[in-house]
Amino acid sequence: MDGLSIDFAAHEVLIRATKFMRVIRFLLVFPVLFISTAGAATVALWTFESPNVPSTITGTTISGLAPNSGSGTASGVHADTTTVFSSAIGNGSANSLSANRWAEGDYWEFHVGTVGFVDLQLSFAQRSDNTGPTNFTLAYSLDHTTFTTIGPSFFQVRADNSGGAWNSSTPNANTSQTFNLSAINVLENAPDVYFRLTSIFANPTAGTSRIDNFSITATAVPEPASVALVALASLAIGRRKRKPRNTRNTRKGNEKN
Ligand SMILES: [Ca+2]
Repeated sequence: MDGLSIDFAAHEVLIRATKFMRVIRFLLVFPVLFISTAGAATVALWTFESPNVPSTITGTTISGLAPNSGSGTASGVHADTTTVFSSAIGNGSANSLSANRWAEGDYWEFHVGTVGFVDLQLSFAQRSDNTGPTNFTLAYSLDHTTFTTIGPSFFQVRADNSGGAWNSSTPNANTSQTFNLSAINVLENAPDVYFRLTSIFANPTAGTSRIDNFSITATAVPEPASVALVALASLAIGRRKRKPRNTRNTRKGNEKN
């Protein structure tokens, strides 16, 4: 082996080492990007605490209530124009969303987008005063027109005199509701999802009902951009694996010469 061949071999070792380090860098960087965008996440959470404490409004509608984390809007709609929407003591917190004057069909509504999320989990707390509504339905809609009831035909909201009382320091577990929505695939990766809690209390009442800690969590899936980057990284690694064979062929060509 002459001096030229030794120099060439040393040069190729250097090239291969450099390529190896590039592959390692891809493996280290891109899986981190991939993993960092997957996992449990909050789609939206309304605690109704500062700076999103509901204002006092008299009328049929309160709307545009921002969540304390995530994004979306909450609203309330009643038939009675003298309804008062306001904040009141929450479930172990200072504030919740409250309304009086409930008729059958009055509701709380929560609007979110779930693009990038799968396997939704829903939880919230509700309580009523002793004359407030105690039976609600939970339903979802993707178009704000057709609503589909989830789970049981209705669930019970406890009144103060049946273990439902709230104070500002200790959450009352009796008043919490949880719904595993992971099997409802149409709720996943949807630009608009509406959840509605509707009173089916038949007799109109001046009583109040409150809601707090409305939480939508889900599994975050990688955004298309991240998936594309991972695919790109795989391609790059594949190319780097094939390249040394070409280099070897070139060397053989050189050796023949
Ligand atoms: Ca609260």
